[in-house]
Amino acid sequence: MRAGYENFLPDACWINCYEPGARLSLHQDKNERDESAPIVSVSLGLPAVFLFGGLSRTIRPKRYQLVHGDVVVWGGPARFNFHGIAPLLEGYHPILGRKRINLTFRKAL
Ligand SMILES: O=C(O)CCC(=O)C(=O)O
Ligand SMILES: [Mn+2]
Repeated sequence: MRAGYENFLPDACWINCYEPGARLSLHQDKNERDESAPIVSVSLGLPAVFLFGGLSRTIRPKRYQLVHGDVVVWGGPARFNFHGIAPLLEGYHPILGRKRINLTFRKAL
């Protein structure tokens, strides 16, 4: 994989579905057993602002605009960084309408 995790073989796909107004508060992904595996996130539908902070909740997150088809990978020293999604703005996507779907591929077992 171009992000540098050649041997990443996910065994789980987490699906989140957002409508305008929905958000995901800052959190760490800690449910996976293999801490060396990254999180690979695919965004579909409405745009969203991805908040990506540091290992402490007090570090102010940077904001990244994600659009349909964007892929974000975080792992290594950033694997447990706090992250979240700002409230989705109203909008209409030609394929998914008033929805954003996010897929995260993980090594859960
Ligand atoms: O919706 C996103 O882009 C992030 C999803 C996420 O962080 C999660 O499912 O743990
Ligand atoms: Mn997460």
